Amino acid sequence: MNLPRHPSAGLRHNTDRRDEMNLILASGALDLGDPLVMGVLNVTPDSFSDGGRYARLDQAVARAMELQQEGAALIDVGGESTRPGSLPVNSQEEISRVIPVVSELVAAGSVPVSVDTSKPEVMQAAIDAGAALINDVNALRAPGALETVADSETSVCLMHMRGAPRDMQKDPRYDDVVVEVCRFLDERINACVDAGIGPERIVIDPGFGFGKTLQHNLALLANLDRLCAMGQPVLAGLSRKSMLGQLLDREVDQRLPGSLALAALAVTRGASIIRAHDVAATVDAVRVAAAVKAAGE
Ligand code: 7PJ
Repeated sequence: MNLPRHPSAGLRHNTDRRDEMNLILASGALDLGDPLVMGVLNVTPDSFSDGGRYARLDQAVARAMELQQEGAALIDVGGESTRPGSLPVNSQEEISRVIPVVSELVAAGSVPVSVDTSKPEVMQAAIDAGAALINDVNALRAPGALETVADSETSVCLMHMRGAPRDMQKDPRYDDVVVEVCRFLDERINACVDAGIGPERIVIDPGFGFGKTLQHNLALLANLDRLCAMGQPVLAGLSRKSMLGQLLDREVDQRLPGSLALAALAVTRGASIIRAHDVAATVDAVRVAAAVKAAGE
């Protein structure tokens, strides 16, 4: 594929320099020489039992510490569900769910904290609270989002999504899903670099399940090496996703073995960060896959 390259982004493109691939986080460099697991921490109301904010805050922080104990190198805190069919929440509500947790984790000296949001106001609050990474399923397309991250030292994960969560699974179509996802991510990398977000602060993600059929998801995973060849670290979020429900006919709580298989396949194809709910098991799968991959290099 011949894509236009931004001059400075090009420095990182078409290289195979996994040994020296680092992500510069506000809190310091994250060594991506070996693939890492990002633990998912949902702070949406349906994720926690009833009770006041403090009870929820305590539970969330305790859960984050558990994820860290299990070997998570990053904790991804999310206050808005982006599952298919979900509706947006307003930014004040999202801030009140997410920011106290981020502040507590940063104060406790936890592993770097990532915030899963698409809203510039939440991004700014997360940056002010010490988040190391903004994980945006909308790839900084909201007005003001690029500028908010550019004015900080925080890194960003740019994810591909077709449509919006409310309707993204209604008949998604592509001519060539791999080419189209690569082209979109390339455009967003260039937009970031133009806005002043250097390539060393950018992770890319094909967005498994976000406006994709099972076949689209499988094609993206089978060709993940082509995303990796763009030169940015690649994050893969496959844990418990509905593609496993479709493939295996299993409910969400029965998808761990399938999730581990997908995580291992993503690592052998070059993924640097695996986003997962079941961190301890995923760390083992990632280590095994990384050893096999290294043996073939
Ligand atoms: C992803 C995400 C993903 C990134 C969610 C779920 C849905 N962020 N946030 N990549 N998925 N970067 O966990 O099933 O795949 S929420």
